[in-house]
Amino acid sequence: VGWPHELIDFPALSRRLPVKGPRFNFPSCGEELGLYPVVDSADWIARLLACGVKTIQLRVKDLQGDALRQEVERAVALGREFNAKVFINDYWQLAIELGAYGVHLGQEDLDIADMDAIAKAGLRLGVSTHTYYEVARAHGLRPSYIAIGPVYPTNSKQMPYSPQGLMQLRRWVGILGGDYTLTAIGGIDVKRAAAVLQTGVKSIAMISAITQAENPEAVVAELMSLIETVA
Ligand code: 3NM
Repeated sequence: VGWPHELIDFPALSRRLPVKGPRFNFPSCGEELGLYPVVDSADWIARLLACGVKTIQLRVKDLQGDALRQEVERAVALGREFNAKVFINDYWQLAIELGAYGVHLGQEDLDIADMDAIAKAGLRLGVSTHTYYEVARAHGLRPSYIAIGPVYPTNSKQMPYSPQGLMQLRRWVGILGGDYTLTAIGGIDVKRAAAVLQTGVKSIAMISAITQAENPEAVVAELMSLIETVA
């Protein structure tokens, strides 16, 4: 149940986005995020950082208690060791406590997470968005980056939103690209990556194209060189 994007006058709406200056002072992510794998274990983080990946997200769904803490702790330590940006999905309290580089939150988490605490701890914040409303809501927080998805259909996440497609992604890049670091997610693979990057988005995030690949190292190398040539 997305918005009927094709009916929306985006330039007019962008002027009405609630721009009131930073409410929270989330730090910037510095240079572009580039290739942004999303993985479910610290083992994957170790494997991909060893290939030169500089941005990565730990998105664990099946751990709790000490096991969860250890996973986050190891992810944070790997980020330091490899001088990489490691974002922790969902578990913002652990991310603060363990000194992560950043936190990534979905829209549901925005209701419950303590934005002040995240900002005061100096963590970067990334927010998932799928519709105009969600982008406007993210913009109200002035996060460090905004993720736009799904670009294509995805099997990696239950998704009530229809794919936004490349034209819509290009529009978002035009509206938000000057103010935010953006990343595109959802159904992106090696074959589609060039077309996604040609919308002007400088970062592509993905799960299955890397984690289900026969040779993840080769896929990462190909995507990183593509980003360097196209983005
Ligand atoms: N978030 P794959 S799409 C985790 O649109 C996630 O917010 C999305 O996996 C969003 O690269 C998605 O395998 C899954 O399609 C991405």
